[in-house]
Amino acid sequence: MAPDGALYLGLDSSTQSLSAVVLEASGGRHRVVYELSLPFDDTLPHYGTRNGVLPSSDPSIAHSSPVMWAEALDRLFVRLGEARLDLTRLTAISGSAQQHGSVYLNDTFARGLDTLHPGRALPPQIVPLLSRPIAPIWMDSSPHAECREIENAVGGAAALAQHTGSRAFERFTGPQIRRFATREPAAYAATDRIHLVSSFLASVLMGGDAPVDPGDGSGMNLLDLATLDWWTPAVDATAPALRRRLPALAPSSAIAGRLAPYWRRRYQLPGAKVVVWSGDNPCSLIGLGLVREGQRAVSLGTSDTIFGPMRTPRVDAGGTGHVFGAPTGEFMGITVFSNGSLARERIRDQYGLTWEGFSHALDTTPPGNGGALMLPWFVPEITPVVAEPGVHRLDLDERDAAANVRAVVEAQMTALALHSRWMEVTVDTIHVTGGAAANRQILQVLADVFGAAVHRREVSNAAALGAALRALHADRVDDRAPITWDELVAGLDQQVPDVIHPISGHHERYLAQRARYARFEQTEYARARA
Ligand code: XUL
Repeated sequence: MAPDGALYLGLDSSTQSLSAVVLEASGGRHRVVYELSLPFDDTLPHYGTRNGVLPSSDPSIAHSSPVMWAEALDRLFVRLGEARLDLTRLTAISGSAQQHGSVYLNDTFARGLDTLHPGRALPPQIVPLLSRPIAPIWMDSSPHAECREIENAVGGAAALAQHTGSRAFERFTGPQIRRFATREPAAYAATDRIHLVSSFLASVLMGGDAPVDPGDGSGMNLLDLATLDWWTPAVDATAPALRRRLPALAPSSAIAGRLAPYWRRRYQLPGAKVVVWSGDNPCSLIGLGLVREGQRAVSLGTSDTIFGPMRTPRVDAGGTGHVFGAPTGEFMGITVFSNGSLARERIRDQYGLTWEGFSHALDTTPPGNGGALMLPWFVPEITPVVAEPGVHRLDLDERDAAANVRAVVEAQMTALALHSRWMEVTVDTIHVTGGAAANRQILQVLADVFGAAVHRREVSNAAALGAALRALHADRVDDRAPITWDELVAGLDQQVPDVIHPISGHHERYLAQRARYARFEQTEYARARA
């Protein structure tokens, strides 16, 4: 077993930044000793991203740069080296990444990663390994026709959902791969391996071809939840000879390899274990301490998500939610909204407010907003699927800044409640994470809309914390001194959560508003699809 004082590194390559959390484990307990976040736009401006995405005139296209993600790892290790940490005690590393994004590599990839030169910069060594310079990410909504083609080929949307946990979604990796294979057949032919963001970055760290875990794999419309193997009908329906281009699958607690010589020599690091990476939502589940069915989490980040553990897969018949694998080996239910922090920021900026001004607007307006409603579809929406962005107002004066602030937040929280009913769980406690969790006024609306207590903890990046906890768990399993998931999350020393309780009377008001919001959403949704 690793000696007392062992360090575990959790990384999170999200849409907008690369973050790290370091845990120190001693005497059966563990605590966070270091946290860092590097926003891509500011840290690596030469890639020209905005909020981590490459500019595009087409709102349905969202691409980013795999080389930028790899270079961010390099920058992060520089910063880790400058921190007061004894990195000779670094025992295991795992990671979390934005889900669904795909990285296309040629047949020199595995050898190229194995022979990275520690004395040379990383980006020019990664570029020649790519068969596609960009990576489509989860915000991309372009493969619309491809979704229908895949569903039709496997016997319909319900059949695809029954096997893979979701009907076809534009941002899922399978439809993205199909679009690439059809539109750029030569580049597809030159592609030897297709990685997720998570498995690509794990590969870069271990200097080899890393596996995909069931958590991130289930965001592809390609993985059979019953067997945890690729589902042949979906693989065959997606693109020619895809099977041989897909990575191996492995449980999220597997050790994929050891830190490659590039990192060891360049930063004087030990040969720490590299644990299989997963998606940000499965990692956040662990970071928030949710290992039992009935618990619920809300992440208010670039995307807003609501999720919770599930013992056995229960697919959403309505077709909005997803079932993913969870790091525990069980499952999780999740619903995702693309108009999260970007929508909040657009409203803040439209009215020239600071975040303090935004909070003040919430403080000075009544719950229910006097009946004023908004549908904040600033970018194409996932839930419900709306391809043409547009902001819709009902009984809401666009000139009234405070009412518009309340309207965007109430819309988001109401949509979270409305579109998570399929998980069939009575919610009395919500664990919250993501940048907007810092805003108490937003959390008050969340508590009031759900009629549930909202728990907020000090470590803001639950995904990176979850990855660090997973690294510790996998190390114990590997050392034949396993700890249970309950022991793992209970062993974390952290502050007592800040609890935001619902205010008496507000929940009832929001219940009445919810039906009206649902009708408004239904009307505009139908109009957008007409
Ligand atoms: C999940 C999803 C988003 C991304 C954001 O299905 O699309 O939550 O994982 O990073």
